Amino acid sequence: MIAVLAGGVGAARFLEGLVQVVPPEMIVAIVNTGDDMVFHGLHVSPDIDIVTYTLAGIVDPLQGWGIRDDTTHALSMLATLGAETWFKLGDRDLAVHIRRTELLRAGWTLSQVTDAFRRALNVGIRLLPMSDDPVVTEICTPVGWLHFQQYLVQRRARDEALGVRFTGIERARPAPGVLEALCTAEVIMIAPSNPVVSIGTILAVPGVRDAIIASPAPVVAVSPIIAGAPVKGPAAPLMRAVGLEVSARGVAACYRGLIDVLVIDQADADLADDIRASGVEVAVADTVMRGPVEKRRLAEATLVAARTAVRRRSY
Ligand code: FO1
Repeated sequence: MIAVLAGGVGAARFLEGLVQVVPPEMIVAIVNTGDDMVFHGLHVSPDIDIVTYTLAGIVDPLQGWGIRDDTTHALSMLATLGAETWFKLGDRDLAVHIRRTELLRAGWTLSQVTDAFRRALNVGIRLLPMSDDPVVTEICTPVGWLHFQQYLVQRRARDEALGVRFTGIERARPAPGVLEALCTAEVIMIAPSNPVVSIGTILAVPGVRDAIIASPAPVVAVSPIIAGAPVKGPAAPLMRAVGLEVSARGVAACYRGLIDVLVIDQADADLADDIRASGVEVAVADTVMRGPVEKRRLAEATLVAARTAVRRRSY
């Protein structure tokens, strides 16, 4: 079984490639929930939904989030009624949040809801929230601490990011199955997601980092930074905010002591020696996931990198 630590869009696209080369029932994705937020009284889990919709083949391909061809009648009415509508929730997407909230209020855990929804949408991969307990990713800015979605979506990441915190993390327990997956996985992968606010949040859940370090499985990460910039999202200011260089070298520094090998893009091949010298093995691949072929090739390259790491360890 392969355990994959996953954020939103980058992870979802990476998993699309992985299911082409590994049977889906052999994959468990552990998904960030620090971005979750309540909108209109409804529990929204953006990263879980992005991964679910993508693997179900219903995601909006341009945005990478939300549902393809969704309408926004409910949002228009909410705006008429004076609600804040900066977070664009489509009508079919809203149905998911209504049902999730209904089930959570009826006593289901987020894990149970996530599993029910991925089954209903024919997603073969097991999806585990990192925790069923509330954790909120917040960004320190000159105007104060902002919820990640306020920082990213409402204020379009225009505020200087000065720090990051995960409120509630000390009390968060790994969701059922998370530690078991990490302990029994043959390979642990870290998807090309934001290392600070997607993967960093998962790693901060008490017990998760230790479980990865204790695992005999090779641990391979894919750099979300290509030629000094993220493919999508606010990784650059957030990496700088925690003192990381915005480069594949910065990603390696972030995961040092945790991973055996980092897959970097061919555009960053000149950083390979430097990263190796810092104690992290490197595999160079085309990491730009343009379409299904590139996604599959990246998954294959990541698997090969993991297998090579196994060989290296056993010698
Ligand atoms: N991102 C945006 O930039 N603007 C939006 O209005 C927005 C709405 C949205 C609704 C549902 C959902 O699941 C995700 C949504 N996202 C939106 C994406 C989301 O804010 C982030 O990309 C993730 O939290 C980071 O992985």
